[in-house]
Amino acid sequence: MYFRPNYLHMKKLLPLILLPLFAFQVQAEDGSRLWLRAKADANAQVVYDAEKSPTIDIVVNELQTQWTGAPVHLVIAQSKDIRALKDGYLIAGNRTTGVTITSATEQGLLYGAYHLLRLQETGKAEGTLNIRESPLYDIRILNHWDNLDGSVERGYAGQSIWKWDELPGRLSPRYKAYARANASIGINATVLNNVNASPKILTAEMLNKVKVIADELQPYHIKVYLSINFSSPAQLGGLPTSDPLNADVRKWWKDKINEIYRIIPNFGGLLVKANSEGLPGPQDFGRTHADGANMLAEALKPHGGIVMWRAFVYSPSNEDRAKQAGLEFLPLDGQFADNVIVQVKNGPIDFQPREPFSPLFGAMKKTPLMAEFQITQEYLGFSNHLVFLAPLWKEFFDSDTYCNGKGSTTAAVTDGTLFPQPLTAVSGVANIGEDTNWCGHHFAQANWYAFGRLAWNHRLTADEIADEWLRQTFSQDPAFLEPVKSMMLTSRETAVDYMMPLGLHHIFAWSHHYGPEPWTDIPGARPDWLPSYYHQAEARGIGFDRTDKGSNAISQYFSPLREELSNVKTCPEKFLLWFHHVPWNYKMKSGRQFWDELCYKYDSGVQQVREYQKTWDKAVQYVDEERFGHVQSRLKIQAQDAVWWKDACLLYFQTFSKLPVPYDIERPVHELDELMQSSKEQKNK
Ligand code: GCW
Repeated sequence: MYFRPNYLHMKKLLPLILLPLFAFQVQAEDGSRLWLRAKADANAQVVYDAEKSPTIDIVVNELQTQWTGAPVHLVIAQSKDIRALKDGYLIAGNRTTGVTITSATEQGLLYGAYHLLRLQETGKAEGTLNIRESPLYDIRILNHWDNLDGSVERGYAGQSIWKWDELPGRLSPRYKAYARANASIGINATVLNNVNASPKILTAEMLNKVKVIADELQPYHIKVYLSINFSSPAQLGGLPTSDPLNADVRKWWKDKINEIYRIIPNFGGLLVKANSEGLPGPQDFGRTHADGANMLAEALKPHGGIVMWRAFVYSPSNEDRAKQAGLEFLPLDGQFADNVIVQVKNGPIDFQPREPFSPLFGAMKKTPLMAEFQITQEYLGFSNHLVFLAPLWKEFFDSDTYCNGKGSTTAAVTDGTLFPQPLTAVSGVANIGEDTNWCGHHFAQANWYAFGRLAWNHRLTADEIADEWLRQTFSQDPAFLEPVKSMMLTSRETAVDYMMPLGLHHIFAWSHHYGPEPWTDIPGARPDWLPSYYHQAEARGIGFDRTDKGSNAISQYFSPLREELSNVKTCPEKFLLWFHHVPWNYKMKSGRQFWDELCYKYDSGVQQVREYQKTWDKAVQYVDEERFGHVQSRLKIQAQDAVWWKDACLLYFQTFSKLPVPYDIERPVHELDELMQSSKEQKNK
């Protein structure tokens, strides 16, 4: 009953059953146009005198068909001031007399054109325009966890959009639509395949398919990257080893990388998951991450390619999982080649609804780091729950590492402000699939959008991004905008409340990560894959002690943050159980005992989702029937799931706390035994 993946299979059949009902509708509002819904029936004048190119054709066409104001002048200029904008642009002028977009590059004109159209579509193109934009990160990249068989790891929007079976002969129209959507928000790079990479991606046959996609994306200035399997020399090349210091292995990679660039001249580089979750890597041969990364970097260097080397590593040792990336990577600081960037998940564990920032940020001062966010909602209700992620990412960007004193935010340590770095980048694990609406949930499109906008400018507020997205995607009517925006802006905190408030983490169901299973115990399983490792609930209290009395993971943070987190009185309550083991009757800032606070948090999550249902129902007159109904039914699932989370967690933790659920909050509607039994049955299937 509670195993949603079954439901998800059902969901795939539903459109077939319902198809005859909708067949008569002329213009389906199916969400396939994303936020790009401007009418394309304008006839604007666009003036451009310099060299033509496929990109310029796109810019001119977008403006001609959608801009409803006076002529737009496109200017390429090479003054120092303009070149400093990198791929940014100036927009100056007035909608009634004429507008000029100036950039040093055609790529900048492309982004400028989309910005101008965005202003128009959000009602902000009136008056005198005087805009100066330049991206804060050089590489703004999506990571697809798409497998070569068409499945998507942690994907909740159908199969992969990359149709490897049809390539290189047949081109899906989605490739261009994908490139356009990304360019419209400034994304300029994409990794096509899963970090759990098959060596087969590097066969000549596959590279020729990749080339076709790369060519489709090129006019939109999106560079293609690939994930590789570290043991490709052995598995694909037939060598006896994949040791990065072995001469034959090094030659194999050089040749392979030369071959890639012969086929795909504008190739971006490689993403590597190595010695992580059972994948091969340099440590298999007694070498370090730096040895592995630098070998690839050397082969990529002559082509201008880069290596993104992931720091998502942990093994079943006695050491706290939250500390392990630090233990492995900090000693390597300064050892990486200058075309390597280390890709670090925003938090130390794994894309949880809330995590403190990973202590690698700020600590690796001589190595460029890039944050990896997860746009797909692996741990946030898949594409069933409405959870707007800009607030989560903003929380990360605004976190102060104190590595160079106050104000050393994770944004400042990654965007080149604090340390001069040859490369700056930020990545997001895509939530895109072949579903008609691309992302499964209409509101999940907002997360793709928000990632692009923040990658361009992490200073934008979550409010500004939600506002822009809603205006373009649904309606500009304030009666719609205000309540729906507030639903979006609170939705992440709401999800934290009904899933894992007060610093709880990783109490998900085994393997699929959809629902709650704080009780899971699988004989022989790795302890760090079991919820009890993280919550540590017992008769006296709950939470993971990461102070110096416990795992001392806190020591990886800088002072004074370290002291603030260490002291249970000053540790922010949102991280309480992340860093501390507290008694059930621990006194919270609200004056309540911890157990009661936990109950109120879960309950507040449930009540909020109920409010969202009301908010959405009231929006009925502003939204087309099809998208309205879709979101409405997803909210029903979310409301049921929120109750499921609350009941499962409170009833289970109550077996330790032995305290009553405060009498003024909603009573559980499930039996703990039933919930535990049903998850067991699913596992045995
Ligand atoms: O979050 C975990 C996921 C895995 C994923 C891994 C990673 C691609 O459950 O599915 O593998 O992280 O980021 O490498």
